[in-house]
Amino acid sequence: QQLEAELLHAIERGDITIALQPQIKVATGQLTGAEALARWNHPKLGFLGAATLFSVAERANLLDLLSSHIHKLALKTAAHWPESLSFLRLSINVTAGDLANVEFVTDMMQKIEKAGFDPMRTTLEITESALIDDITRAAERLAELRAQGLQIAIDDFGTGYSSLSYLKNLPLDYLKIDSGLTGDISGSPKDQVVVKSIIDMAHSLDLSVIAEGVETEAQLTTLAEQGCEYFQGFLRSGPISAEEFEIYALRSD
Ligand code: G
Ligand code: G
Ligand code: NA
Ligand code: MN
Repeated sequence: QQLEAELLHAIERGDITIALQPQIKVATGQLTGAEALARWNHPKLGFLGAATLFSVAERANLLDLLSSHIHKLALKTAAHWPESLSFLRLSINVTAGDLANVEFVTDMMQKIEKAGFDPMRTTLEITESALIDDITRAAERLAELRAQGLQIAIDDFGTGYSSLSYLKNLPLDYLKIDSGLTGDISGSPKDQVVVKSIIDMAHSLDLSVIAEGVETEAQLTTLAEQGCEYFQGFLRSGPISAEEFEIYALRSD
């Protein structure tokens, strides 16, 4: 109750921030971009994660406002990266509500333009559950965004619905393997077969693969053998502040 009453004020005061998690090429270790992850820098409670933030926003009826605010913030942050980092991509998370909004494509293109960021360097991450409401319309909107140069990632793959059939009907660029599945890689050969099958399927649909939650060198080695293109994870870096990310990126440049 308390947090719900505080959220609007927190957005207006600038207490909602983003953390950036490096995205890295498996084969070379090169930094390729960052995923923006929402954080609430609460004056009394400290940093609250996206799960808490979004459940509060849902109860406060502020989901759309929050998502829009985070998108603007992430785009503005990335637009201010120094020239020498102009090879980096920005990934932002999109909600089911965003995708259902008739103005979503127009709004997103306006935000990108206003921030002065490059649409060609922008990736939208969408969970499977956000797509299932109206898959035909979702596919149309994603196609429009792709026509404007954006790329689309299917997020948290391997949790929830994972009905493989819809993948071939959607205009997508990346498949993100959920941390839960990445964690399995260190286990039995059977578990590895599941991830390997997902990577092979993604490739046969012309999608590149991003593994999330990579924590060990052994996992990274297996992913490399299996042809996974990109990864995120504590092995290299968790989500860090925008300032820390810039230092990280300039150092690994
Ligand atoms: O980093 P963290 O544990 O807080 O992220 C938890 C989950 O919340 C992740 O699945 C992530 O995709 C999601 N998430 C993080 N930031 C955002 C955001 O800005 N918008 C949306 N829609 N989801 C987010
Ligand atoms: O988009 P999404 O659910 O997938 O967000 C990624 C979440 O995973 C964030 O909460 C982030 O803090 C967390 N995360 C990032 N790297 C790792 C990791 O290596 N291991 C685990 N367990 N979680 C991670
Ligand atoms: Na995500
Ligand atoms: Mn994810």
